[in-house]
Amino acid sequence: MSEELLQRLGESLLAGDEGTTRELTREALGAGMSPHTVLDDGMRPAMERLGDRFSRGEAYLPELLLAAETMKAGMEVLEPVLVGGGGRARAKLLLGTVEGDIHDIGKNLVKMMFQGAGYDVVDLGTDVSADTFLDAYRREKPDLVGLSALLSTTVREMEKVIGMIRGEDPPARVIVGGAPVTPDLARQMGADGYAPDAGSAVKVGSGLVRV
Ligand code: B1M
Repeated sequence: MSEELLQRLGESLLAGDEGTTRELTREALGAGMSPHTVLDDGMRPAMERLGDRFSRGEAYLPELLLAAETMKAGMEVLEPVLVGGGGRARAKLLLGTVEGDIHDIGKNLVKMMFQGAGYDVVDLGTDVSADTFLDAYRREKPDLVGLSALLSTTVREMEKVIGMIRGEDPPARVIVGGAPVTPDLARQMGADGYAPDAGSAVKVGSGLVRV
């Protein structure tokens, strides 16, 4: 039953049907599924299948865009459940997708999970230059910096941002993530932490922050 619901959710996402995606997301939550199950077993695998079809030349950019917009509609339904109620901020996270990269769905999930864990999140958006990260670091004085990249070509940009922030403040804490990032790459670029998904990003990040 729940498997079938999640499968229909994935199909509506790939069909670009925002209304049905919202409806099925509500239905899944109503049936007692956690927002993480909806994301990890419903939405994310559908996006991965689409990405694989794109790699094989069987899907095109407009389909990727449509699915991305539709996933955002579903995420709007999940957001209040993921983010939860307010309270005093535990710590501040400065977050963004690095320069040259406009993918933001994963980054937005990371943002929601940190907000849900009580963090104040300053989101710089996508295609953020190293200079912009550094200016924001000086202005915001965050406890933690989070960098996201989805393209192999933009992974190296993370190293540049880390270098500039460490030049400013050597003990700065940085975590990185995104599909092409691996624990080895993260270590090589000097990050303090790596997380394969938004949920573990909060765990890894909170282990680094002393507030
Ligand atoms: Co693009 N794209 N895309 N795309 N796209 C990928 C990433 C790709 C793998 C598809 C493929 O070819 N199989 C491929 C990259 C290949 C590579 O470099 N290895 C690719 C490409 C090539 C491109 C273009 C270059 C295509 C072109 O123009 N020819 C272009 C690049 C544009 C640019 O950025 N300059 C492009 C454009 C786009 C769209 C704009 C159409 C759209 C993005 C819309 C948007 O984000 N607003 C898009 C989409 C939708 C995808 C796929 C299909 C789905 C990505 C997604 O949202 N996944 C993707 C295929 C795939 O991922 N298999 C693909 C769902 C999301 C929840 O997962 O983002 O991985 P993800 O986030 C996860 C984790 O990675 C992690 O947690 C998240 C959730 O738990 N995570 C972090 C992410 N950031 C983190 C940070 C952390 C910790 C964890 O700490 C700070």
